[in-house]
Amino acid sequence: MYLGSYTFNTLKDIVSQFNIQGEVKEINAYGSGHINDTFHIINAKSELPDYLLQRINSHVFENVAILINNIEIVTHHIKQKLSAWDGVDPNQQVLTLVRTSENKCYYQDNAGNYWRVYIFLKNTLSFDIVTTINQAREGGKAFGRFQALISDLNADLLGETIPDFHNIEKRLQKFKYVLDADPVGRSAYVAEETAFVLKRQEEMCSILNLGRAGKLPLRITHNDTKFNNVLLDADGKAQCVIDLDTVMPGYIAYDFGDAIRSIVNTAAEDEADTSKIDVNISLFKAFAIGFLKETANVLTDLEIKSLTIGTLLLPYMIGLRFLTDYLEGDIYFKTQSSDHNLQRARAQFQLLRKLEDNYEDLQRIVQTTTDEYRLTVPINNHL
Ligand code: ADP
Ligand code: GN1
Ligand code: MG
Repeated sequence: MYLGSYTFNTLKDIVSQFNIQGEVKEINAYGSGHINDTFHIINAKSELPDYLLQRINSHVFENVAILINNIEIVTHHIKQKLSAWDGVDPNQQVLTLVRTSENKCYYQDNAGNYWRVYIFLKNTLSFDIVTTINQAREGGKAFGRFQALISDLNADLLGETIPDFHNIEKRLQKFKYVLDADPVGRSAYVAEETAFVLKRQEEMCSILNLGRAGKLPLRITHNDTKFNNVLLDADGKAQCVIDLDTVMPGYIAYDFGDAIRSIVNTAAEDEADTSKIDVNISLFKAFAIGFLKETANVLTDLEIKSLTIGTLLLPYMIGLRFLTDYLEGDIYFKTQSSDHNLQRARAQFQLLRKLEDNYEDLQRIVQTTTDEYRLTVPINNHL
C-alpha cells in the first residue's frame, strides 16, 4: 500500500485521536484530488464503518476552524431536511464528520498538520471523466439538489475558507503580478496563453459586476463542483456531494460552470493533445436537465442567464490559476511534471474556445430546459 510520506503506524495513531468504531485493518491512499491527502481506513470489523482520513492542506486553507465550521453547518442543515424525506437515509447522502476525543471535528498533530475523518460511504465511486448521459444527469441532479437544499441557509453564517476564491479580478491581478515578477523564469513560455487571457479579461468580469450591482444574489455555493466531487452509488445514481472545503458565499454560475467544465470535456482536464478536447453537447444537455429540474424554481431569471456565462468563466478562471501556479513554480496544485500546470492551462483554454464556439446552443438549452421545468415542477417540490 502506498501512503506517500506517511507510515501505517503514524496514520493509525492519527486515526486513533478520533472516536472511530472497530479497529484499523488497512490504510490506502485514495482519490485523485489536487489539494488534500486522502486515505481510506479499512475496518477490521466489516459490519462497522470504514473511514476517510484527510490531511487538510493548510497552505491552501489557512483557517481550518472556519472551514470545519462551514462543513458542520451545511451538513447539519441538509441532514435535517433530508430526514423528512421518505426512503432517504441522510447519513448515506450527506458527509458525516467524526469527532475527536476532545469533541472537535479536526485534529492538529505535533508537526502542525490538520486532519479530519469522515465516515466512508461504501460501494460508491467518483469519476474524473464522464462517459455516459446517465452520469451527466446524475451529476446535475446532485449539485442542483445540493443548491436547492441550502438555498434557504443564511450566507452570513459561513466564512470564506479561501478569500476571493472566485474573484476573477483578483485572479487577474495576481497573474499579471507574477508574470511580471517571473520568480522561476517561466514567463517567456506563456506568450500565447497570456494573449488569450488578456483578450477576454473584461467580459470575464461580468458575473462579478452583476453581483456587485446587486443583480445576482450571493448564495452559499459549493465552489468545487468537479464531477469527481459527486459520489455515485452502485447503480450509477447520485448519492452524495463531497469535498465541501470551499462551500462558502458565491454565485450560482460558479457551480454550474465548474461542473460543466469537468463534465462536457471529451478529454481529461490536463489533456496534452488539445485536438482531443471538445464539447459533448449531449452531456451538457443531460447535466442541465438534472440541475435545472432541481433549481429552475429556485433561481432568478438573471441567474438562469448567468449559468451559460459561468460555463465560459470557470474554464477561464481555472486555466488562469493553473497558469499562475506554473509561473510561480507549482506551489499550489499537486503536479506530476514540471510543465503539468502549463499543460492543464492549455487544455482548459482549448475547452473554453470550444465552449465559445457552442455558446448560443448552450444558452438555448439552458433556457428551454428552464422553461420546461418551470411549467412542470411545482415550486419547492422537495424542500
Ligand atoms: P480532494 O480535496 O483532494 O479532492 P476529496 O474530499 O474530494 O479530496 O476526496 C478525494 C476522493 O475521496 C474523492 O474523489 C472520492 O473518491 C473519495 N471520497 C471522499 N469522501 C468520501 C466518503 N465520505 N466516502 C467515500 N469516498 C469518499
Ligand atoms: C482543486 O481539490 P480538488 O482537486 O477537488 C481546486 C479547485 C479546482 C480543481 C481543478 C481548493 O480541486 O478549485 O477547480 O482542483 N480546489 C481548491 O481540478 O483550490
Ligand atoms: Mg475532490
